[in-house]
Amino acid sequence: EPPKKYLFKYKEFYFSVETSPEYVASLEDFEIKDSDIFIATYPKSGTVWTQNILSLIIHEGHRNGTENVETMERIPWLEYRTKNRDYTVLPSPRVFATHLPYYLLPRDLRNKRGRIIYVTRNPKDVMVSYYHFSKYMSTLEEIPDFNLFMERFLAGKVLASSWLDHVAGWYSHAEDFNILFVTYEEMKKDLRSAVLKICNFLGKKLSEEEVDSVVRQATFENMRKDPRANYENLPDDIALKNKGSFLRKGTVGDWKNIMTVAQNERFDKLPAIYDYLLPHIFIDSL
Ligand code: PPS
Repeated sequence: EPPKKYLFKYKEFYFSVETSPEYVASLEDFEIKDSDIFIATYPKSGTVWTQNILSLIIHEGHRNGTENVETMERIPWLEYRTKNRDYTVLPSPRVFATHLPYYLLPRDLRNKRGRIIYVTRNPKDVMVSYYHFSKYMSTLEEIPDFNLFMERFLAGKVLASSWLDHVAGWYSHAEDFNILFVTYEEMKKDLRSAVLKICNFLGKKLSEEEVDSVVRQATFENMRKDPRANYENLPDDIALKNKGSFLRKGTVGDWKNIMTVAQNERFDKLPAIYDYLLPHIFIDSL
């Protein structure tokens, strides 16, 4: 039996076989409305958290619990079109999530239509989260040996390719987009401020109580209990629910629990990570 194929490469970027090169190529012409909002991330950087925050900010029915809509229905993945949905019928503002690199985004976004929220996270925590996630997801290759996994990650031979290329690409092309940068670490440190920063970027005014409600429902503990936020309705051929959950640990610095001193030194030899990122963002735990 040939080994299962998990990824394909399109324009130097690794995608899961759940989508196709043709569909990805077609996104160049995807029509953007000025009111559209995109959450762009490298995987495991806080996508679902931000999806949930945006949904709570925008939809009163989500905030007050009168609506029960799956996250994936509300905020679909741009490059993994589920069930051939027609995105033109989504209510405004439409919100999408994407792991695309800056250069594969719809042309309109590069012409500053729509808004983008780009979320980053300490790459060591991203790597560790990804490592655990690959056991949980049937659609990802599981590499049980952490050392081997780290080499793959550092070589960019994983879904969404190299972390550094992704983040550096987005930061160095920030001028081309209408974009807000948020870090996982700042959301962890002060969720309320992060929520207000996002509201401000979107021009959305919420009352004190509404902000309180968003913050309360977006904590790790409360999201973990919410089947929609925790993606509990994923089918078995996508997620192995006996092997974990989408919201795993939700902490800063979990890399310290798994990386050895030698692995940490090896990781730190990627000087570009520090040279590039430090002037732009401050990540406490780096
Ligand atoms: S994915 O698959 O790319 O969409 O994954 P993504 O959502 O980007 O990242 C998953 C990690 O984010 C954590 N998470 C949270 N942390 C803190 N608070 C909240 N509310 C929250 N929601 C999700 C999730 O637990 C994953 O990190 P780890 O370290 O694996 O726990």
